[in-house]
Amino acid sequence: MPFRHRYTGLIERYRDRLPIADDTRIISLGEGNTPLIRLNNLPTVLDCDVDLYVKFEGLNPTGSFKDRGMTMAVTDAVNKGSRALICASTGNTSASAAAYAARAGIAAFVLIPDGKIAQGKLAQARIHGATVIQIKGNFDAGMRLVREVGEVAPVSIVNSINPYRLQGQKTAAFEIIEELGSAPDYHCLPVGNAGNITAHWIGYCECAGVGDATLTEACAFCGGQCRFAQALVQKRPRMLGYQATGSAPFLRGEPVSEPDTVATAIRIGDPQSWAAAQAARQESDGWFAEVSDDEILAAQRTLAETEGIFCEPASAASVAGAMRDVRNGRIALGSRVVCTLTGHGLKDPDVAIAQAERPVLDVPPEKEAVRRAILDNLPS
Ligand code: AN7
Repeated sequence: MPFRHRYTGLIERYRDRLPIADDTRIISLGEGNTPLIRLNNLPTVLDCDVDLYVKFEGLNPTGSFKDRGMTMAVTDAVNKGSRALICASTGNTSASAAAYAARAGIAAFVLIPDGKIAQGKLAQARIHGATVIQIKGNFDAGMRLVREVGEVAPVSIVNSINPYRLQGQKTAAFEIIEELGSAPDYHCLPVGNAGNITAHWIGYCECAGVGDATLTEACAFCGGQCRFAQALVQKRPRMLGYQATGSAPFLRGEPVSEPDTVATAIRIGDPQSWAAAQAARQESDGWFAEVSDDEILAAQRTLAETEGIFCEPASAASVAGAMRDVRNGRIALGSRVVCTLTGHGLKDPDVAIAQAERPVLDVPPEKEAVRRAILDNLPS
């Protein structure tokens, strides 16, 4: 019996809404189709009435949302005959590019800022066989180099300046609408290069731009003709972009030359999708805001401790921002809010271990000692 419901990645799933020709050889690792998890405990911690969800993009094949764009960018590159990819990266793009290049049987060159990427991401780039080029400079310097080298070397650039990347990433918005039946009231994202917030807005706008299939799904009773169904489909969320305080060009109103934050994934001072992200904010009546490193780490820990969800620090910026803006009333009570968790916590074990609050107990290998350790640590 054929596996009729085997999921084979987002290009197959959304082929009719992506710029992919029928005869294209698809490079996929089964990306997309990530869980939208309703938070049961965090709203209680916040003591706020809010319908809060996380879209756990850390459950993509290489552990981040980058895979959604990478399946598209690498599929396009391979079909144009490219034999090598290049990207600058704070870590996740390089991990994803390395994996999809391996899958396609082509080479990957990744430029990373010396000493400023999380260990898990570096491990990924290396095990997949990418050539890792480390520079004494930050992501923005690497990005400038990649743009220049792309002109003079036989490589396809797979950073989000490649439009296929955003096309793949927009599918996260499709999945959310399918699960919730309509767009949420607010969508919160961490912002670095601002590609992902741009891609989500593209996705939401495409769904709102009608499309009969969506209309039919929206209302089981009328087939999408009633006013209720129309309103559901036309709804778009307010887009909220959160940046780390030390790395917040959208809050400063200009590029930041020495960005710094514990959330190394979003240690970016000169976002490549500046104008498009501003448009998304404006059109959606959303906002950009900054969160401190302490708020980011606290949100990462709270999510891990109260919900069992382990995301990397950059991802926690969206939850940190949402928590604060729910508390201060900027996000209206009773709203439905989706936060994107862009990457898995396992990417960056060093930060997680450094901030763990409970000590590791050293005990002798004896029953009584272990019993004591249990009794001393039972919740009261
Ligand atoms: C976990 O890997 O830019 O605003 O080079 O890894 O679309 O840039 C990573 C970005 C958020 C920001 N969360 O997304 C790279 C890179 C995580 C990330 C972002 C990144 P954009």
